[in-house]
Amino acid sequence: MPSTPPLALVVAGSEATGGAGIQADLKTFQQLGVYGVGTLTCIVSFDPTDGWAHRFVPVDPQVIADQFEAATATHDLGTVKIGMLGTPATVEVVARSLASRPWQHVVLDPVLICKGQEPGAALDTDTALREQVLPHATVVTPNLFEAATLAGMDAIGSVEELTEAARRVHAQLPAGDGTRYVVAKGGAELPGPDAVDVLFDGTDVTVLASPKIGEERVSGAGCTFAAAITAELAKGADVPAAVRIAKDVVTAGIEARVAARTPFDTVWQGAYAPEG
Ligand code: PXL
Repeated sequence: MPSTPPLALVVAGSEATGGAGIQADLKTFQQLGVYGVGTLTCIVSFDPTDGWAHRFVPVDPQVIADQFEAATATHDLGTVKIGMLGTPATVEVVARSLASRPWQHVVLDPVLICKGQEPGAALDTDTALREQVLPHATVVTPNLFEAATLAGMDAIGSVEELTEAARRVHAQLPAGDGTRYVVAKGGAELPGPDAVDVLFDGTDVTVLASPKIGEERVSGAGCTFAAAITAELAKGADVPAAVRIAKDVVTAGIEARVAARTPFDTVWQGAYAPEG
């Protein structure tokens, strides 16, 4: 007999080492019991002969639209995660695809810069993302840099400033059609002993803190966090519950991180064991 597990779509880039991108997303979905469906936006191959610089190749916009069409024609998908897009043309086709059908949840991990891209090109992409994809998001998960950029702040150095950034990003989301959420991530870089995330729903601020596991950044943490939120939403959780589980998934994944020759170790999604 066919089964009907919870399903989720991810629209993201390949990061060839397996540490981040759609590889991390699909591993996270699987670990949380969600059948993953993927639309690839770009291919990133770090260059080991050039300081692990990001070699970036966008997928043709028509091919992105075709993947999305195949995925949504095959399955009833209500939950989608948006990861790295990388070019204005990609942002445009993804925004158009998202708008073509209803979604219960659109989780946007607003990956802004990829090293190796021209700053000018990245600025175009940032603007396109803000104007075209942000309005579709029901949950946005900026890291420190992305939160400051989207909020128009110079830098974020405290939980108060992280909260202010979350409020400013939330103010850019459409109002009036259901609660939308910003989860601003302090990560390893926000000063202090804890890894702090600020969840803002337009009214209430919830601060989630857990002790930092060292001061080093770990590759794939942001992708895994947003993917875990997506998976839990696909299983029927509400956003605050999904965010709490996602934090546990990332914490367990960083504790059990996989050694890598890249400058950062990578998250191990297999470390998380659901309770109960
Ligand atoms: O971690 C951000 C990220 C997301 N997606 C892809 C990436 C990266 C960082 O390298 O390559 C495809």
